[in-house]
Amino acid sequence: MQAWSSRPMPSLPQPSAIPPLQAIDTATQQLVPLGPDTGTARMYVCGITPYDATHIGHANTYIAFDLLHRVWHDRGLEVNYVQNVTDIDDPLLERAADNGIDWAELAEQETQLFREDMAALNVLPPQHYVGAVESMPLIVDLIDQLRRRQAVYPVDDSEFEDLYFAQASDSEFGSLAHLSEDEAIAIFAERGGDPDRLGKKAPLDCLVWRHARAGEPRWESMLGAGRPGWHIECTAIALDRLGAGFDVQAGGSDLIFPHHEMCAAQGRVATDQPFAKAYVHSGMVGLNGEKMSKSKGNLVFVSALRASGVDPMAIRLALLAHHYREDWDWTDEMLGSAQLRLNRWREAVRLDAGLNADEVLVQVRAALANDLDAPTALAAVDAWAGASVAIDSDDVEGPALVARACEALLGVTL
Ligand code: 5CA
Ligand code: ZN
Repeated sequence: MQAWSSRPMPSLPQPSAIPPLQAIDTATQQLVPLGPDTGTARMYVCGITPYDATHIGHANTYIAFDLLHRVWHDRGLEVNYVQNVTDIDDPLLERAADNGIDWAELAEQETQLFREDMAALNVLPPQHYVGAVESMPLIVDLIDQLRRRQAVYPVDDSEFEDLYFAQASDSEFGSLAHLSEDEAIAIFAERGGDPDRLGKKAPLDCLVWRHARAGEPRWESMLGAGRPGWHIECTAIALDRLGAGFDVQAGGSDLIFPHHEMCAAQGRVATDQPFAKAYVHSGMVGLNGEKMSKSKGNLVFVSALRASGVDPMAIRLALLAHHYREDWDWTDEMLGSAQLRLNRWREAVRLDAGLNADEVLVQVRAALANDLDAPTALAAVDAWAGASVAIDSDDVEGPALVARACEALLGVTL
């Protein structure tokens, strides 16, 4: 698929010393290094299911990992960033049926809106933007590999034979989310799983291939006519575009279980290697005390804010004011404060001279290296901007350097 384009990332003066880039890995709950010292950093961020894009929660997740993308570039690394589009799945089919439109048309419309929102928010595009539909041969091939390893089995409690991944085939299953079996079963049922389906070997075994039912979209394959389950899609795309043992598997914390646990398990069984080196998750953005989600209908859309004249850079700053792992509730007041901050920064970088900016750059880099701490990075720019407008200074380079640092590292265009 086509991704989108964003403004190029300006280069910054190379630092003399820079702290190692670390973030909290969900699997170990420890700070771990992210990416290699040289060469190519490899990241997979789970993309949208395109039936209701782009809400502020989505934007928060993609902006969080956009920081990581930018930090890697700033360190001179090449980045191979892959993002998928779940352009065939139950929720998309249900929404298309409710709205009386074709599912493929709905997916295309919403994906296009997402691209426009990402471009407006200055999110760097992934190198590979990949849909499930266009990945059908890859997915079928991976399921077949797992089947040959006895990790996939049929369940045919009806006239349809569906294929399931056997969780027991992975000795490390559970090592990401660390849930008790009861907790895992409850969350699995809430998030698209079917723990009670008759004929399965274990409640947490997940669907990998659904035999076509009447009226449903289907793909002919060696597995029979059908369509893939959700988790196998991301496993197949990640292994194909990044290879096993890539640096970071990322997404919102709602994906830790079952989605990323299943992806990691399927990946390990298929390759005998770790799936990803680190698993990094952003917090959930809510509205009025509830997680923002399509099913609850409590969504604030980026496109609606843009249409009402809100500066996308103010949206970006409102999101960056929260640490990426935090769960928080969106309010309109946050947008107001972000707009004021944006105005202060813009005023400061338009001065003929400001304070020396080298220290701001050091502080922003250090904050981002420490578990992508955007709020601390914003505070460093605040301090510079406040002092620059208050103090008569003659560093003519300062404002331009801060503007370049904000663009390159924070994606905020001043
Ligand atoms: N297509 C799958 C991933 S393969 C999916 O979860 N799609 S989604 O459209 O529901 O979510 C897209 C991304 O936004 C995921 O990374 C998800 O974790 C994140 N996300 C969804 N809701 C929120 C929210 N309220 N706050 C923060 N991030 C969210
Ligand atoms: Zn995914």
